[in-house]
Amino acid sequence: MRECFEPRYETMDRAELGQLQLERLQETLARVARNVPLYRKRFAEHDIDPEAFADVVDLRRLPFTTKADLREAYPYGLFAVPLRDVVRLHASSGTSGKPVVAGYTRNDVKTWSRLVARVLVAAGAGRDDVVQIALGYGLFTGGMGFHYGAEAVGAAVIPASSGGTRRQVAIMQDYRTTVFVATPSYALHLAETLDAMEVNVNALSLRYGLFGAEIWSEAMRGAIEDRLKLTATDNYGLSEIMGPGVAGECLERAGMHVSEDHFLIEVVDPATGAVLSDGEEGELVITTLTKEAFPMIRYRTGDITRILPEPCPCGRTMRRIARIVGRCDDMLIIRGVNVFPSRIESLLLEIEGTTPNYRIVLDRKGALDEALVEVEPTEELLFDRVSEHQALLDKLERRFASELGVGLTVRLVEPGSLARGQEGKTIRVFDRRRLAG
Ligand code: DLL
Repeated sequence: MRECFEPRYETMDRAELGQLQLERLQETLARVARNVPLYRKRFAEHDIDPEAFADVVDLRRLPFTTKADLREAYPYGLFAVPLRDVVRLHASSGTSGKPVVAGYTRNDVKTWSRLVARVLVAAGAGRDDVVQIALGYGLFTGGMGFHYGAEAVGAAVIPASSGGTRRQVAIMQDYRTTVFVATPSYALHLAETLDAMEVNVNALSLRYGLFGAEIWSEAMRGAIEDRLKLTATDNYGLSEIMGPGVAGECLERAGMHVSEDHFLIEVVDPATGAVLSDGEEGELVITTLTKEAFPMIRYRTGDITRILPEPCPCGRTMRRIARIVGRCDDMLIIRGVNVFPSRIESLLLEIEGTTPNYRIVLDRKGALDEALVEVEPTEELLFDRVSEHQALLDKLERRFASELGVGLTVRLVEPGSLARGQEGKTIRVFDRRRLAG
């Protein structure tokens, strides 16, 4: 069995875990009913007595909490403790409207550190490691979240924060970084910079990389591992629930273990809200079990995944979720066909001559959707060879049409010209259809 940060919980007997979840759920429900007006009102409307909760399955009788509820409650309306008990605030900017403000009590910060420590240890990190955190430190939960977790592990932590890629490279070389934490797009950008600086990657000390905070693909993992010469794991979390540390892959790299002693997970049909069976793909819904300041009851994450119930060879009994394949709200509907940007990314990586640096621009010409995919080819593809270009374009368009079921137009753009995820997350989709009316 592989090493765990908290084996007592991470390898807990499932029956014992069920009991612990029920006790914690009862406490959480009682607390929110007492302290959060929105939940009190909703429970009353649905005739729910939080004291009478005898089975975790009853959870599905509770109403969902949505991003709209959070916006309405901006900034502190869903906090379950007075502000004097809050010791930290983070916020996520979101794509539209008001940000979500997340509050943490002292205990919440401790729990968060432990849960991030779990994912770090699961991903190969230990106290002998030098951990370079190239995620933004600030309102974004990524930097500070991983920082506290890595300190809890006992590693030497470099709070490099995001951006300044040449400086990141110098730090990596001089301080002999062994574990690199970033967004996957930034990891790839770093790989490009290493190439441009003609750094010998084999002479670096990198061993493991923890990546997350945005959609990426299995093919992109392969590219990052190849170019940075490390073992890459996927890590999931969100500010509304805590930040990083909600779920992370172990070295089996076959789905992310959810810390189920702190979070209850469900997957629901995004259209009807019906709870789906294990293995079925739908929207992830999370209920927090131990959070004090900002508990969440059946929060609809908008993230599409499925629960993988099979036991994991690593020995952890915590169930896994599959790689996030998209968001309910960013699934593109192009001429009636559902397309996830992550699928386009995977295809790009499978085709020689292209890179996963791309941008999708959607427009409407008359009644018809027009979809353009701008792609950076690899440096090796000579930009002035018209015939090579045309061959690659044809190949990409044929492949997209057959794999996605809808025709997309492809345009090759100058290598290095598309935005990279240096500060925050990379925006890959530009939907101009609404503007066009
Ligand atoms: O992105 C927390 C985080 C930081 C996770 C660092 C992992 C590493 P937010 O800024 O609130 O929090 O964004 C949360 O990002 O609902 C997903 O849509 C997306 N997301 C997070 N992790 C992944 C992942 C942080 N591994 C939103 N794969 C979530 C795909 C992810 N999408």
